[in-house]
Amino acid sequence: MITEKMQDALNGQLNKELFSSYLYLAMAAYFEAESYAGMARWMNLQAQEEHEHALKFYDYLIKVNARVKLTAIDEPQFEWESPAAAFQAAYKHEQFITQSVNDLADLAMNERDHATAAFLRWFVDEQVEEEATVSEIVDNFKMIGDSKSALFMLDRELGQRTNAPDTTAN
Ligand code: OFO
Repeated sequence: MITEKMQDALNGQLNKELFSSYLYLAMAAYFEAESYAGMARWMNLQAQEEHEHALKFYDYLIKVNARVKLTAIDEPQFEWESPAAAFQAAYKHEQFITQSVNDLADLAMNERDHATAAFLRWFVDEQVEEEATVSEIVDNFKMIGDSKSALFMLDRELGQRTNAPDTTAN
């Protein structure tokens, strides 16, 4: 059994993961509207991945006999200045999520909640991956600058993303 404080914090993260999914789906829709099909596909898959993250928190809470409490999801931004600005915003968001996961890990340690600390380990590692991936895309945008043909190529490349949401059990 976990403490009520830990339960509330995990429910808070569940909400943040759902918001991440919502935000990336909004970005996917923005890319669709701007005719960047590859970026739209990439973001759509990212939105699915975030939904899977939310479900990992859901499953864990159930497993430890805690109560899942779903709360309102904030409305995500609707429009971005450019594709580069959207990916920059995604990178900033991932940094925010990393901080949030680290805070959760601190709480688990302070509570001497070893089971939750072990559960969170996957998310700590995942955030390293997520930040690295989005940061690389942000760098690509910086390199291509105003080149329309390079932007077209980048869209094609991002559209190659195939990975399905991660479903590894936690
Ligand atoms: Fe859930 O990893 Fe991104 O936000």
